Amino acid sequence: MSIVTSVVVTPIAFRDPPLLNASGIHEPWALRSIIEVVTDDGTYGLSESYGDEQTLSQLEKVAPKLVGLDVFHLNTLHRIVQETVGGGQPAKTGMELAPGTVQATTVPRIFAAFEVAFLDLMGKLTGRSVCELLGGKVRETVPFSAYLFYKYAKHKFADDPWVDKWGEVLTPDDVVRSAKQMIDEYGFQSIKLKGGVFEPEEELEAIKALRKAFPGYPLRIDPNGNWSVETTKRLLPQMDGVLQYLEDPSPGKDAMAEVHDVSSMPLATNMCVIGFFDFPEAIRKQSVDVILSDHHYWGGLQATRELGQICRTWDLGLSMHSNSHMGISLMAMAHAAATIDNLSYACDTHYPWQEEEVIVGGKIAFEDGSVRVTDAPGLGVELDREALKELAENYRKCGIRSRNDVEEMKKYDPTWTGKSPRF
Ligand code: GKR
Ligand code: MG
Repeated sequence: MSIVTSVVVTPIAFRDPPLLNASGIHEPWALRSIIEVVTDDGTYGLSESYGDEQTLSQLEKVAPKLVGLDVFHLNTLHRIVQETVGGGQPAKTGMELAPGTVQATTVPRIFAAFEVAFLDLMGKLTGRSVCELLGGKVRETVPFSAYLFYKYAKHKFADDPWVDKWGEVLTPDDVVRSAKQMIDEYGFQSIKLKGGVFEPEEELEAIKALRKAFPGYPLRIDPNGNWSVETTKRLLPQMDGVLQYLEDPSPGKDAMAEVHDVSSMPLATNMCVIGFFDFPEAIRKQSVDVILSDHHYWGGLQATRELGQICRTWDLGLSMHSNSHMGISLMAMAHAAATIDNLSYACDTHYPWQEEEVIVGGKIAFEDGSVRVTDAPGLGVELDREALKELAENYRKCGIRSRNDVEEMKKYDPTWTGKSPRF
């Protein structure tokens, strides 16, 4: 038996560039939580989750109840999470964690945060990697895509003088330049553009410029539901045959189904199917073709594998969504992705946008756009305690307690409402 003796949740903040999206703009600091679960022999397991106030308070409520638990008893962990944070109506406050990840995901979100740390521990205690615990690798490396954003050159309203290395990205030429910069540095072999920011025709000009500059690279655009059905239908002929998939063009299962009716290219989502409970309606309405998994709110790494099975059953594609994150999340994503044979698209990651790291050895290296999944015990990453201290200090000082891209955008444009669909 390996018994949990303590659980520590540390909120951190790291610098985030002024990335534009349908809701507004990223704030100067992104928040995460680092979860350490320690057992009676002093071994620790690691995990990374959201760092907003609500998630932190839910993690803090569950944490003391895990002391005394056997780390191999994930079903008991689930029961404790369910009993502690699963009751009542989900609170809907402020901005969603990510567009589309509504609060209905409380239990899977909190369970996932601990499940990954428990799996890391199980791996360390048995000398096995997390992907072995999940059934073993079907691939040695996990491909990720170059995830491009429109952005300003710097945060206009931040006290911090930090300027990121990506410059301003507002035009099709800028988009191509930033794709080149990211591909040169990371070797990515497919490209995603975060859309829903400018007039859709302008964004499609950027897609056409990418197609020209990177022939043969799979391309995607994700307007986060910011195009009406009418707008999406008008644009379809320009995207057909150009995109690998079109991600969340219009909001909700009904709108996606209407688009689906007339689209010959696959539709992907991380907004209208965000949990197992969404499947019956999405399948009945034929809203989507590709599900973007995300272990942080789908209920962990094992649940991500179950999602793979459901996608196989319904003949749906499977890809992976991301939010601003550090290397612990990247490794957890890679371990899960390495074990799912029908996860056949390059995964999303915000990792290139972040300069700081919380793990020993600094930023994880990419090989030709892919992450090599380690055979080391557990996730194969260790906590850099000095870095953790600094990032925790950032959290204390930065003043941000929940992500709010709409409010941040109001600083640039006081008339901004974040209303969607805008186009
Ligand atoms: O970081 O601005 C962002 C993204 O828009 C993120 O919040 C989304 O959740 O990447 C995500 C997506 O694919 O929708
Ligand atoms: Mg998306």
